[in-house]
Parts: sequence; structure tokens; C-alpha cells
Amino acid sequence: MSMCRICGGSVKEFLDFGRQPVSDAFLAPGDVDGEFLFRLAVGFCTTCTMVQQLEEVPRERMFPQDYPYRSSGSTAMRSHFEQAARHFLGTQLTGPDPFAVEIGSNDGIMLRTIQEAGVRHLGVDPAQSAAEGAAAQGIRVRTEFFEASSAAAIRASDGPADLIYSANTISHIAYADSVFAGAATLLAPDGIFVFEDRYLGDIVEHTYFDQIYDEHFYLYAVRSVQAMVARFGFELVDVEHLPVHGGSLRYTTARAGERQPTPAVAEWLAREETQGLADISSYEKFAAATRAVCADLVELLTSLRAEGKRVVGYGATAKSATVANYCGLGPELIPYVCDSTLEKQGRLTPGSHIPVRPPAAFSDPYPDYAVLFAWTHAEEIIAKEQAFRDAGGKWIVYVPDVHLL
Ligand code: DWN
Ligand code: SAH
Ligand code: ZN
Repeated sequence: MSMCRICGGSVKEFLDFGRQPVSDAFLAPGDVDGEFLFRLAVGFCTTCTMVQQLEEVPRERMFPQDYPYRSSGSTAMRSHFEQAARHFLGTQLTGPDPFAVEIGSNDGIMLRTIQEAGVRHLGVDPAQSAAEGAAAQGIRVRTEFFEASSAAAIRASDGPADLIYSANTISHIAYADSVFAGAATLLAPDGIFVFEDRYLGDIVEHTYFDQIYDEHFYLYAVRSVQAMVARFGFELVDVEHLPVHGGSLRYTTARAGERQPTPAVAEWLAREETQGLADISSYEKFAAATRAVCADLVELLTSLRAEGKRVVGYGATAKSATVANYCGLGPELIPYVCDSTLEKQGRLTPGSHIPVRPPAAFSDPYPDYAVLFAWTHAEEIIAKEQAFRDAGGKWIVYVPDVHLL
């Protein structure tokens, strides 16, 4: 049993993926020796129910200055963040001189709409290369980690924030106490701290096991988030399901007692009770389903190779690091993976060392099969690559189970 990073309770391990790399640490071809690996395992806190990793990877390793992920890499996410910005512009940011802060602002895809509306804003993100892209659009960014100390500096220089927003970032930060202490320092008395992350309920229901990797230290559910924020003087006052990243929840929190929780909070808690998200047996079933999917995927890829079929990967996602390394998928089964992110092209995937090639390589010539590692963008990708299917190509999808499209 390990100690819970949130409440100090006992964490019961339910799935061990073994030695895994840093999921966004793409390697230069000649630079594979001495690759950093850590034990990727997840457990369930028997006290506060938070699902969390058992080993913490140093933040400077996960989020270096040249961190390669770019939020604007898909049509769906560009649209999602514009909608989010417009929602806040019409609600929380309507005061005389509103101020919005984004934690994990990456390439500025969300703050761009806030900036265009002339609203005071500030992005905080240590990924310097991504932040430079934001700054080039006139977005104010501090290239650093948000925590109690940086939050105090922002409060001193910019005053209180009416909105602190964060997407796919707060669950990446093991040191939650410092982040929430910072939010408490920075937030205006009637401000809201809104964060969204992929949802544990969807992960368990659909066996999205590849959502477990170094960056995703916590896998949030409503009950565990409600308990977490209450420890830091906040209250969960609204919950909204979002279709992005396979299913996410947007948690709206306020200083305790400041706002009346909407009925959605109780409704989601009841759903989780019915789903059994506070029951360790749900995670033991999830672990068994994960092992079954991986066995099926390896069997399919091995038989396709024996038949002389050409198989490539599509989307060098962080998620694919867990799939490739846990299932043992290397260049002998997947000779290369295509990805539209310039910062990933020409490099090797973490751990599995599969070459990353530009999208143009996908049709030069089309393979017989393509493993859709970027499955959360399936609609956009399958439409974009219709000619692949017209040529007889088939997509291999492994969630919720292994099947062909
Ligand atoms: O939580 C996280 C989310 C927000 O993004 C971070 N921890 C890291 C990252 O996770 P991911 O890499 O699994 O995210 P995606 O959005 O599944 O990555 C998609 C990848 O596929 C990108 O590298 C871009 C690529 N892509 C592509 O090659 N062609 C994407 C699309 C839409 C395409 O058409
Ligand atoms: N919000 C974007 C990016 C998510 S990827 C989106 O949803 O697409 C996670 C981002 O959080 C990375 O850009 C990483 O550099 C950043 N990050 C990690 N720890 C952080 C911290 N303590 N403060 C601010 N940003 C952080
Ligand atoms: Zn706990």
C-alpha cells in the first residue's frame, strides 16, 4: 500500500504497466541510450477515492522547455477552446475590468479569443517553445510552473483573477496543495477556478487504458475532486461533461460557501455510485480488460506481419507510449507512425523507438492497416484520410476493444 498524495490515506494498487518512458520525450535517432524509465502503476485511495499514480516523475522531465505537444493540433480542440473562451466572456468575464488566468496555456489556443476580446489575461506554462507561439500572437504568458510562489507574484503584479481556467493540466500536477494554495491567493473573492480533465468514469467504462501515462498523475472523478478541493478551502459548484479527449468533465469550483452548487454535482455523484467508481472491484475489472485488449492487439499485429501486411501508426500521441511499451509494439510490428506535429517528426517514439514521419508519408504508399493512436480525433482523421479506406486500407482501433474500421 502507498500513501495518497491528496489525503495521506492508503492507496491500493490495481494496475502495473511496468517500466515506462516519459510519454512526450521523443528521441533523436542517435540518442536512445540511457532513456529515463519509471514504474507506471496506478492505485485507488481507500479514503478519498482519488485514483493516482504510485511514482511521481520530476516535472522538469515531463514538461521541458521544448515540450512537443501543441493544443491547436486538431480542429476539434481549436473549436472546443474557442467555445470555452466565449462562454467565459459571456459569463464570468463581464465585470468592469475582468482578468483571466490560464494554467497550462500551451500555444495560447484558448486565450487567443480572450485576447481578441480585449480582456486582461495571462497564460502560465513552463513549455517555452509552446509559449513562444502564444506570445507571437500577442498573448501574455509567464513561462513557469503555476504553484503557490508564482501565483503570489501574479497577484502582486496583476491583481486578483476573476477566472482561473485550466484544461488537461491540473490532473498532471502531483503537488495539488501548492496549486490550490496558489489559486486561493490569486482568485478574487467571488472568482471561479475551473478545470477540465479526461473523466475516470469514461476511462473505466470504455477501457481507455492508454489515458494512463506519466503526465496524468491523477485520474479525476466527481467524488474525488469534490473531496480534494474541499481540503484546500474550495467547493465544487458545477460539473459539465465534455466530449473531448474521449470524455472529460469540467469542474467549476469557488471559495467554500461563495456559490450554491448546481444539481449537476449531486447527479454526477449518484451516477458514480451506480457505476461503482468508489469500489475497488471496478478497477480490478478494468485492469483485466486492459490486459485482454493488449493481448488481442499484439495477436492481430503479429498475424498481419506473418501475412506480409504493411501496418503503420497514425498519431504519435502521449497515450500511444503506454500502448506501445506495455504491449511491446516496436518498429518490427509498426515500422513508423505519422504525425502532423513538426516537433515530433524525424524523432523516435519514447521507449518503443518507432520513427515519427510527416503526414505525407501515410499515402506514400498507403499501408494495408493503420493503428489509430490518435483515436480521440477519429472523426476528423478518418474523414481527412478517406482515400486510405477507398484504397482498401483499414483502421485498427483498440478502444473499447480491438476492432477494424
Ligand atoms: O492531456 C494531454 C492532452 C491534452 O494532449 C497531454 N497530457 C498531452 C496530450 O496527449 P496526447 O498526445 O495523447 O493528445 P492527442 O490530442 O491525442 O494527440 C494527437 C496527436 O495526433 C498529436 O501529436 C497530433 C497528431 N494528429 C495528427 O497527426 N493528425 C492529430 C490530428 C487531429 C491529425 O489529423
Ligand atoms: N491546456 C492545453 C495543454 C495541455 S498539456 C490543452 O488542454 O491542450 C499540459 C500542459 O500543462 C503543458 O503545456 C505543460 O507544459 C503545462 N504544465 C504542466 N505543469 C504546469 C504547471 N504547474 N503550471 C502551468 N502549466 C503546467
Ligand atoms: Zn486519498
